[in-house]
Amino acid sequence: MSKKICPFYEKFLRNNLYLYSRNFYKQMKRILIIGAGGQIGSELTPYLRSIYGADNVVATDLRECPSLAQNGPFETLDALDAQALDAVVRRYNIDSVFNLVALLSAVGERNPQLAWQINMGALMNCLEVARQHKCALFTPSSIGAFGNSAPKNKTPQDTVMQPSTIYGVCKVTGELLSNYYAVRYGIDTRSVRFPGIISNVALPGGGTTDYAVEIFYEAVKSGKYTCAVPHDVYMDMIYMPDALRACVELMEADPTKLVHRNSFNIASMSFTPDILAAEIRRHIPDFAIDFDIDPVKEQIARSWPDMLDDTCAREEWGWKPEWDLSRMTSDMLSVLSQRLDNK
Ligand code: AKB
Repeated sequence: MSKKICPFYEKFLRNNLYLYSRNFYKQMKRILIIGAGGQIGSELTPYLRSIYGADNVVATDLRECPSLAQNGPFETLDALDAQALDAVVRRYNIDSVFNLVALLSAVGERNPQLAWQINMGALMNCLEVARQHKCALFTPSSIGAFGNSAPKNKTPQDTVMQPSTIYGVCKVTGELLSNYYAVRYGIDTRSVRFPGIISNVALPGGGTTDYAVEIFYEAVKSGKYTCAVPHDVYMDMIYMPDALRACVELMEADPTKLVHRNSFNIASMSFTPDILAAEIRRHIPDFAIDFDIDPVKEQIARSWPDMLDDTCAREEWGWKPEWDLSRMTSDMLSVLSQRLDNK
């Protein structure tokens, strides 16, 4: 027979155990998100605020973001302005920075010089502010860090990295620079190589994997979609809830267990546009897809891995995806149908 505990005592125990495990586990306390208005930041900001407390997560972006400013501290900030970045870090006593600033792969090819200036300028400023204020730093890398010379299937964690896009060149350089700052200055830099991220809050902009988000909006709105990426190209994808969890789990991981830092392969699903369309047809039988191939996106997509090997992330910090193609597709369609119906 189980013993009955007084409800007040039970609540006291629950709260104190929670606080104990929270203090024991949580490394990040005052967090700064740079580029918070984009696809990842629009969801990472509320996610981190729900874990660490709204006041402890400062969102920043080049533009005003009313939805982020409503629920916690927000500052407009140009990540290329080192002094302004330093001032925000000081003002809020920041100890952890998430640098989400990037021109993505397809848009980067339109202006490679600008892509380098923005992607590397923001990273360099973040590394320097992290060095000066002893902050931990997370900067996403990407499947785009690989090129044609890497093995396509089960692409290993450590292999040849010769990307053919300026975006990929920035990602490889960023990984190397972040490792350099870790070794040379003891800065706690960590990152993952994100697959294409599928989400339903903010649209991605200018990536090669964007089709895997747009297709859901069009499936719900019009039942058809014209895809710019060839029907048979496999690319790694991840659903946003897994992507958010990966950020926190890696940043909270025990540093003594990390053999790698920048950057971990993570994987959860890999498919072609044809496979994704077939999955959508299980919910919307008349859904139609046709193709109007963008040669730049085709070249990029074909140069990227089909599927990464994420063994190191699994072994070093316990990475494990929770969403597969079928669950993600049902969830995307149900969230978007409700939202778009209500408009
Ligand atoms: C892109 O397509 O450029 C990004 C990425 C995979 O890094 N979504």
